[in-house]
Amino acid sequence: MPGVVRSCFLIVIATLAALRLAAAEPLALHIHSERAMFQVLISPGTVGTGNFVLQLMSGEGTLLPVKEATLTLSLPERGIEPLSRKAKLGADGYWSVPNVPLPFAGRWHLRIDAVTPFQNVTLEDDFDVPAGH
Ligand SMILES: [Cu+2]
Repeated sequence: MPGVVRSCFLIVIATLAALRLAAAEPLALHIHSERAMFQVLISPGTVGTGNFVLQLMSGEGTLLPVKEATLTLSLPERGIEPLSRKAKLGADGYWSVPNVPLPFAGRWHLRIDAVTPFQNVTLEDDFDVPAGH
């Protein structure tokens, strides 16, 4: 659908502009399925601890009415088993999980489970935590 593509594009542009203003370099993930679109920001996105912000949107780019959101991380190459944390809803409508341990560089696997009044949405992706900075 052209409308979907356009709204997604605008959100990415807005996010990039916001990042530039903040002069920070968080990791940004964009996970888009048929029914949902999740934008994930991880700052600082290096080895240590990271603050996760989850923007949970419908496929059309509007905020989902999420009742509960869970972030699950694992690092298979290091044998780190999936560990889940509940996200907290902020006044801006985004969900956050502060101070998440990212003890090793490598390819982490991320899963987000969102519970809405109508459905449960799960999206997954991988992201790289770079070695050294
Ligand atoms: Cu999208």
